[in-house]
Amino acid sequence: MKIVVHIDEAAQWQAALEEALPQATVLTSEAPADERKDADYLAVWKAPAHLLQEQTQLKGIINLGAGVDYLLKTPGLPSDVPIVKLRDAGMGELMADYALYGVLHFYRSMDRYSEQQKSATWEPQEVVEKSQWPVGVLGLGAIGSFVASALQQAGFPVLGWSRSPKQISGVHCFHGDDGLSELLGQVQSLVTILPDTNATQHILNAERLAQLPQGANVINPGRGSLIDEQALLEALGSGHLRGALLDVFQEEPLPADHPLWQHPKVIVTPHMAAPTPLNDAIDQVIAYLHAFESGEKLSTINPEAGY
Ligand code: OXD
Repeated sequence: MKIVVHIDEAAQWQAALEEALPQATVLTSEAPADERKDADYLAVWKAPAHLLQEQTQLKGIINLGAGVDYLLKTPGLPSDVPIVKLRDAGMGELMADYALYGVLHFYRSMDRYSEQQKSATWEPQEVVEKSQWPVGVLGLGAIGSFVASALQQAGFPVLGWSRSPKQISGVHCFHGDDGLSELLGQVQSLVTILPDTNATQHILNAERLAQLPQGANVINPGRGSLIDEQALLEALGSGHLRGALLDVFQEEPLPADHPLWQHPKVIVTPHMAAPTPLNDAIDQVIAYLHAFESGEKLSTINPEAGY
């Protein structure tokens, strides 16, 4: 079996796969083209198009991340090769930390204290009960449901939304367009963890942002395409929204002259909320390879749906 790996720090992944699968040939995408071209499997994160185009006998592609949007847009992606993606694999916990940090940032008025510090203003802000601070989570896949449960365990009432109905213990779940409006009208903090698909492009447009209560905040560790950035800037500028913590953007890296960089109510982080953790992911990759080889039925990506 030949596996070609493409991800930052691919040498570590290569070593871990070689150790777990001593009979396999594991190469990184840095290997010479004639050695990599007849791979059985690609294990990739943001692979260059040529790595996909040069393959002649692929049996499967393992996406080394949760979102498959980049892979599905890569020119030359073969249409007849099954794709699987990492499911949680430690990313849920990282995302939950990011989301909780964002919720606490606004809940405990850290945005206001950082403003007050500029004028040496000593003024404690009111702390409301957590029960008065409902948090919305858009996207209830493996990672979104982990995040929703973690926020609920941290003491916040959590309202979750997905396109089709879901049930998560302790989380009030909504679905469909009406469910989305109902959720938006009630939450103080909104966390977006939906995948980038045709159906989720600008799901938070001007109209939906206006449905959030006055003074709400947005935390986006999901995908930049979920939010209409112009509409977000307007909602922040008008004072309707109190602030935003953003990890993902329509264009990445966020261009140096983009107004979000300088916005006083926005914190920008460089798509770092949940880097794929090697140790948790490797077992899942190995399980996928065994399943492919033994012809087991796998839950594969539906390119039409985008996840
Ligand atoms: C992912 C990501 O999709 O880190 O895994 O963006």
